[in-house]
Amino acid sequence: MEQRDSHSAADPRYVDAVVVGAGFSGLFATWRLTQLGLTVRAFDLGSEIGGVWTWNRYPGAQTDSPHHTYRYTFDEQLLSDWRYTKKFPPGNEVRAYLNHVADRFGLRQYYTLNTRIESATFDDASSLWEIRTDGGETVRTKYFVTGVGLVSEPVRPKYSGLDTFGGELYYTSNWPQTPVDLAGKRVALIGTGSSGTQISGWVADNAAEMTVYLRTPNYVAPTGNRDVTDDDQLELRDGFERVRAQMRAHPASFPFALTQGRLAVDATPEELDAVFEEMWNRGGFSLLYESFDDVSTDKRANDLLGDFFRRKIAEIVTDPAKAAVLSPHYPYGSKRPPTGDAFYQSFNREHVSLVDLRATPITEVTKRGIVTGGELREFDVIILATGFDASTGAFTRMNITGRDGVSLAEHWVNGPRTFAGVAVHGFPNMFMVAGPQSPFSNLPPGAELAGNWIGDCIEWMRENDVDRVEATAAAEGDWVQLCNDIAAGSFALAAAVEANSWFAGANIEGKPRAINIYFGGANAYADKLEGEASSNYESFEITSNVTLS
Ligand code: N01
Repeated sequence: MEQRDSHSAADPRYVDAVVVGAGFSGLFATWRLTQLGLTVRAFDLGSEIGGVWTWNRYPGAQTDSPHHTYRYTFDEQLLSDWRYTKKFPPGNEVRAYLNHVADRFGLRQYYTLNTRIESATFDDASSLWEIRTDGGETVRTKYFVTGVGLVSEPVRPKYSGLDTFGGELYYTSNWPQTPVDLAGKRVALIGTGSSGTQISGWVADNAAEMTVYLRTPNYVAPTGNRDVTDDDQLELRDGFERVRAQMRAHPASFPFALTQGRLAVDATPEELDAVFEEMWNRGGFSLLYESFDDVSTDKRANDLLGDFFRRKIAEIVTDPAKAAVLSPHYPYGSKRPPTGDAFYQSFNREHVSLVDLRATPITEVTKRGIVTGGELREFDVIILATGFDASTGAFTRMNITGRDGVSLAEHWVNGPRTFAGVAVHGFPNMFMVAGPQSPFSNLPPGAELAGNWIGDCIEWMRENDVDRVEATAAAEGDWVQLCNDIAAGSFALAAAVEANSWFAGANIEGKPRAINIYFGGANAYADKLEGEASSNYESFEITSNVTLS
């Protein structure tokens, strides 16, 4: 059906949709919208297709979603054709996968890479978005669709003197495309989230000395990584319906059974140990999702899991002082837990040391190294694995201005406000794939869910001659309230600020402390979006075609 909007004939700068992002979210949205017959321009700051995997190409980067779930499911042949080598695939294979998808479905032609969006402004008179890029281009579009990632805008620590450091300085979030050689070098690693713990094994193996600067300890479970077998691969062809159903039903879109039928609070000490030990060895998120049904809902059960972790750390790390520094005491789940195999073990190695930043914060970086507690440690290399301005950072950076001239940064001054992570009141026809207040879950299924919902909504608009959809203030307010209520009802999330969690914006000085995730589960979220579509978008103000200027 050729149904291009009437703006197009008059304005060569017009396309029906602009998509921002070349990761899982943006790439899928681009595919979905071009399938509708829309003209699309897509942009990404990266030099290639791959989203966060383009930037975070540090050694050791890998998913902690299993191989059969870290991919798109919209095309059966693609699903069974692509083979990762590892259960938890390394970052370079994920990048290769996304590039393969771009080529296979002819999506590269829509992309302009190496390009930053400088601003996106809604023009009330024409009902169009005007998008300006740092390449000096202006594009006018009806549908402005973002797939900018949850953790994509890096945090640069504000240490005095950081710019004066005379050695090599690297961010895991912007890792060089050329090899980094640590041989014979003294390396400081700052940050022990997912990125810091993942890169630590490589640093310990290659550097002459590694000093880890730790501010908040994490619960780091083993990955249980292994090779993908022929049988695993066959499951993608012959057994995927079961996997698909499990992912749809699961709160984090993982193919785990929903319940285990056992509670930690009812278990004997022997049962607790046996189950936790089995799940520890299984790796990944099994301790959270496959041990006991109450670990994330009952504080007593969560404490038992925390005790197990602390015992494990004390068993692995032979120096009790280091083990104490590495042991978290906030509830498991207050902060996003990393997975990794070499992290705790590395602290038994002669050339690895640990600095507790809670006891001695970094006061200065000099030409030669890092000062804590009045003492300078000299380094050849500093690696910053210091995280992201999560959830909202990538949006506010784009200078988005909605109807009535209100910027998104102003609208979100006290924390994000969205309707179901896909839309914002005051920002008509702006759609977000995996935007703030979406669930925190295995990303590719979430990107497909939201991307399809957006595609369906736009298709419905075109079929019904609708010019604008805009989330109502009431629906947005209800969603914000729901996100807050769910977080307030969780003992783990109540401790998110204390744990410096990016779930609450608490990893960034001066950022409003506000829960930026919908923690009601990806399964309930999918129900919500499906219900919204079948109600013909009852949470939106719908405007039929207006006179075009
Ligand atoms: O970032 P983080 P990340 N001085 O925020 C510390 C995803 N991801 O890049 O905890 C000293 O988790 C900070 O300390 P604290 C995943 O969703 C996934 O590791 O704030 N330290 C913390 O230790 C993840 O959650 C994978 O006290 C400072 C670290 O730096 C998200 O991305 C792999 C500091 C930052 O940890 C972010 O992970 C990688 C300062 N000024 C990332 N500022 C997969 O496995 C910060 N820190 C798929």
